[in-house]
Amino acid sequence: MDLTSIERDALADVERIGTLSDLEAFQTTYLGRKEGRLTQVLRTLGNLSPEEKKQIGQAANQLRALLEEKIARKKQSLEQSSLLSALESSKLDTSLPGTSLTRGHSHPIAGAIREISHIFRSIGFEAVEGPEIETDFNNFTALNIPQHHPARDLHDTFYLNLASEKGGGSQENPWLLRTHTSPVQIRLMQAVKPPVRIVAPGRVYRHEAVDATHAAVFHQIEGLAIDTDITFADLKGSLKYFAQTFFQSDLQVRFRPGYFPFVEPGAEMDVQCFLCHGAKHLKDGTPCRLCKATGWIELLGAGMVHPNVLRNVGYDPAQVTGFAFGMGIERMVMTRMGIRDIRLFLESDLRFLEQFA
Ligand code: FA5
Repeated sequence: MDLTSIERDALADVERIGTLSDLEAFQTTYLGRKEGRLTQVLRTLGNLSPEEKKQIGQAANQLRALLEEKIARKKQSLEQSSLLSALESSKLDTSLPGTSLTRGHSHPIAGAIREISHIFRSIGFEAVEGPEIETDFNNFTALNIPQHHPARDLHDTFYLNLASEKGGGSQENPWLLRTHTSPVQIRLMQAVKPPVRIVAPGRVYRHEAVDATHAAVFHQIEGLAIDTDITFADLKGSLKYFAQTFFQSDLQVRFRPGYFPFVEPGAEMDVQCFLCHGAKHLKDGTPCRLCKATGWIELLGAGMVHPNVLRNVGYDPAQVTGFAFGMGIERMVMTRMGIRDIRLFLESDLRFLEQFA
């Protein structure tokens, strides 16, 4: 059993190791569990005299410790240099631009709701929401549109056959999908005392034939201001400020008489056409197609809250007055962006939506 020759060979071999697989072979040759040269020495210790066993055993264990240490060091340095050479040879160019991620963005209608709410917030209105499933009372009766009132025909309504529940579901007061955001006025005034200054955006439903300017599901934003001394001048000032901010221009606005049962007097607000600037025709003399050569674009309905509505929610029309308005959000965005077909908003076609990034 020649420990000296094992040591001499091992120390020479270890210097020649160049790769991790050389190292593995080295480990098998000297320390392998079955055939390792040093293992075999250690295995025969049992046959020796106690004196030899002690002496050779000690030397063999020392040699094993030495070889294990050499193997560990070699392994570390091999791993390090293989990492270094991998880094050196790799073709990674950190100065190249990365693969960019596609960024999502809000739907144009969601963006417009945020923007319009923000404009009204800047003049003291708070944004609130109401439910899309409403009672006939809140959607019509409380808004001064009693049963059999002809104005009900203007809103083709989806009635719901839902079980009776507190507030709705009876024959006189069925559930429905709200046809406008005006019932939020009723809910709010029933819940709080004046003064009130809110806008209420949301989805509304009408059983209408869908075409380029009519959807069966669309969005409106309602506005309501109630206090002891609100006048038509407040309505005009607030809506003019809104229109000029939203359309980013100093275009004129005008108010025409308009009929809504829940306001008196009622009005429709138009904004000067921003394609022809009110001239009715374009620079080349052709009639303006955006405003159909009228010079004006219809924007919204508004008016002073009808005394009957105030009474219906328990307010005293001798004490408080107020104004309300309602606008279609799709139509606002269509007007501002020159979009011809309302159905584009509902189709989720990325070619259309990505233009609003
Ligand atoms: C109303 O719904 C009233 N609640 C508005 C109002 C509120 C007036 C408060 C006075 C005071 P109207 O039915 O006109 O009014 O609808 C308001 C707006 O919704 C319209 O000007 C239009 O922009 C939009 N709109 C109406 N029907 C559709 C439809 N089918 N598709 C898309 N937009 C529509």
